[in-house]
Amino acid sequence: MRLVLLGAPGSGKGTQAARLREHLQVPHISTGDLLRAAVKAGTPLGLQAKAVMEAGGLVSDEIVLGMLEERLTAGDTGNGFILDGYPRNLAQANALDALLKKLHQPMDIAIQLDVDTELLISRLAGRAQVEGRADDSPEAVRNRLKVYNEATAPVVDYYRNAGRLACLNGVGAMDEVFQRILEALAPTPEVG
Ligand code: B4P
Repeated sequence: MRLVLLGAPGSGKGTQAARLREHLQVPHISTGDLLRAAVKAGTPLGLQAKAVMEAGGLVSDEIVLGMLEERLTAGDTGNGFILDGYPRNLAQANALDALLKKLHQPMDIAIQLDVDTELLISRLAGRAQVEGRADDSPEAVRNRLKVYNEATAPVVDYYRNAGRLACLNGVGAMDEVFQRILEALAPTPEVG
């Protein structure tokens, strides 16, 4: 199963991807996690990405694509993958299609988790208290939501128009949302 998870910051992408990894037994590839690891390790790429991430902006398409290609060719994606946090704009969506075509690994489905803005803000405020992530500050969250609405929302239409989107309600207990995803992934019973 080759799956893309879409949704605003705080919509539950990372949360549900961790569950899906256990269920599907395929790697969870989060561009946010890859970038945070580069920042922590102090690599040249991490040093470039740090300030942009802390302000809630998008790291350059070129950097993220290079990092993603390296990860997708690491040799463990033969049975599929869960991609979380990529693509985040139309250029990334086109780059992903081209990359997966080159790797002969076309994606199966994009799942969007839909959550209203007030709830997103309250979830991220909750995480800020627990984890202290620099980009969960109120100012960075405001910017991340703006970037999502301007740059990432068109990606949802891109997959919808291609007939590759399942749009799901992301509100409710984590287990409930997980069940909705499993239902969307289940093959439709044949009619007749
Ligand atoms: P990400 O790591 O992708 O961060 P995110 O959008 O906040 O999602 P995350 O997966 O962490 O949170 P989730 O909704 O699961 O990106 C961080 C930054 O990296 C970006 O801002 C950008 O700078 C950079 N970046 C990443 N990818 C990039 C790309 N492709 N191009 C350019 N830049 C890129 O969870 C949030 C909170 O909600 C958690 O506390 C969780 O416990 C809670 N929650 C989840 N589901 C819930 C539920 N059902 N009920 C109650 N709470 C719930």
